[in-house]
Amino acid sequence: MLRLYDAVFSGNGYKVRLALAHLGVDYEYTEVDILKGGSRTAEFLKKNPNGRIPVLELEDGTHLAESNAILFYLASGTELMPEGRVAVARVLQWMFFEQYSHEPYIATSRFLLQHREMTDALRADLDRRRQPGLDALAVLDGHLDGKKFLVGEKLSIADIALYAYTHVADEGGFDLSPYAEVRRWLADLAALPGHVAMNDVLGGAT
Ligand SMILES: N[C@@H](CCC(=O)N[C@@H](CS)C(=O)NCC(=O)O)C(=O)O
Repeated sequence: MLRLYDAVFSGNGYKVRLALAHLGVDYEYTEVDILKGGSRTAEFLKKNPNGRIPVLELEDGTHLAESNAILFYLASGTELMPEGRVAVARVLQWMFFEQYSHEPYIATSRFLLQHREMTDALRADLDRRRQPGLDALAVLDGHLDGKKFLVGEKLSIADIALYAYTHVADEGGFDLSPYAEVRRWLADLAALPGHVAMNDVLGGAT
């Protein structure tokens, strides 16, 4: 069986849990205490030399790191990946957008606000992340105007990759009320069959 090394509050990990839930794939789960260096031990670094969760362990013992690479692996050949080179490239486009223009501002602000003590330096750091985060939300909002999903007519891993940290953007100090299309898209995704909440580890699987 697959095994996911993860931390329950991680949006990067939640992407993988959400994709597994939509695909109906059972998995075993190991919570890693990343706040106490659990992903930096010699043993964990053998699984991911970059010292971060999520890591997916395949049945043959192979370890895959990087949430969006794991999503790509899980979705290939399933209903979570559209068909056609352009559509697959569009999915990648949104997943690279997530990693370069969204996660470094919205996810990291959430982490800093939830897990670090407020200091002047932290306030300045959060301030620097604010405008790029707002820009990313505006890009998403503009793209979603008139669209149910990010790519094509069906849920794909592009939606899953961007849902994870957008739906908790408020925890990073980003108010979603100006982004009506984003809010509508989030509500639509949360209502889909197979959806699980962030803290629903194993998604009802045994
Ligand atoms: N680009 C990576 C980012 C992974 C990442 O930042 N993981 C964080 C938790 S969300 C982590 O493991 N932090 C612990 C550490 O850096 O020691 C991905 O998408 O998987």
